[in-house]
Amino acid sequence: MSFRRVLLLGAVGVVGAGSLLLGPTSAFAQAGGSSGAAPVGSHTDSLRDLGAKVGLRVGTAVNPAELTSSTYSSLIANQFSVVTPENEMKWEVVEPAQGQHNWGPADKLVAFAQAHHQLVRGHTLLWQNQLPTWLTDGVANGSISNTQLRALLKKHIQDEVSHFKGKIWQWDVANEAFTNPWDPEWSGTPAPGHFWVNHLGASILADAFKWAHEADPKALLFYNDYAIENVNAKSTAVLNWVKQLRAQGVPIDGIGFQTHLDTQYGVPTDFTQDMQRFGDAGLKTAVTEADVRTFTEPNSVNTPTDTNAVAVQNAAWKQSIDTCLAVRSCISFTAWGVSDDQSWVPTTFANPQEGAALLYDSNLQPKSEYFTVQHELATTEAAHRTGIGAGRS
Ligand code: 9MR
Repeated sequence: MSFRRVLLLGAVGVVGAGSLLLGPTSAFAQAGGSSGAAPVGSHTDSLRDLGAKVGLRVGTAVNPAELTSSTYSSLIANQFSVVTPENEMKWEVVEPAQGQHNWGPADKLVAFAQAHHQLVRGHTLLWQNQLPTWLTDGVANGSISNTQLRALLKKHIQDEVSHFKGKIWQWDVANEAFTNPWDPEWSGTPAPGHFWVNHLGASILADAFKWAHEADPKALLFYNDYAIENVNAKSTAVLNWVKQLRAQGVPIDGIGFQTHLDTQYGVPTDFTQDMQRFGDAGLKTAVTEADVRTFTEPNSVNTPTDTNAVAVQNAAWKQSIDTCLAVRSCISFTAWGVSDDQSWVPTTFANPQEGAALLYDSNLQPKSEYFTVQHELATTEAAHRTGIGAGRS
């Protein structure tokens, strides 16, 4: 299929889905839907306001450096009620040289959020990626012992959580501590192969939650992971582990379902049942990093190679937001970025090229996926959830 034909079909798909899903009363439809103005300035139909009607915070990952663009910043202010710094609270950013803190980029986003009545998800305190090189080099060359490593982690968590005390709604305290059932080292427990668990033992995860709780007793503390959006071996392992921790009194409040989906793997079939069992165990839940990638034309971040992919992408977004709406413990639904060109996907999955993962195209125009999420929020009969504006209850 020619590039031009794909583009044309894509455009028909977007406009068609937008008008079909929105109906005549939508401010976006009146403004010309996806082919008209960007969805800034519309309050009644914004994702944040539609979510507020059922007590669900709708959010996005933000790159604070981009907030200088007024189009980007007004879109974020108008559409979303919770924000996550995509990278700016990670250890390599906040402490690039040992003992020298760089809180500026994250402070900027927190101030933006406060000015726009948004909450903040803090991301992330204990992860094996995006660690500062002074730390990883020190561990590799033996100049940082395991005893020192533990003390450094404790200080990092306490410094960061204290710095943002009272300003973070949910902290992703620990991120991706399990391997995957398809990895050779899969054990069903926090993971051999994981930097922190290898050096300090699995109990370091419980300690991380305790340290974070001591520094900000009101913040909701989450464990965040991917490939747990179905009832499967990994989600079951995470559920069993977190139940055990809670039985031991570890202050862990919730589970973040990253929800990085890909059309080649299909739409999760039992996401609702899966998330519900975490809710039944007394945990809050959240969709924390939603995106749906697909194969795109070489060097394109927007144009799927297969036009049918857009329907699968819409089905995946629908399933994700419907799950969060159906499960009352789900308190926030966050997309991992705003527009396709800013997403982590094109650079991470470059050969073959994948992209088109988010709700807006590279011109910050809403895609059919945006209208799908909007439609589900507008038409849901989900029960209102409470306690989403405060800390731990
Ligand atoms: O989106 C983030 C990207 O900009 C960074 O380069 C990448 C580095 O590891 O991390 C991305 O965010 C990840 C998130 O922090 C944890 N879950 C997976 C996300 C996508 O890789």
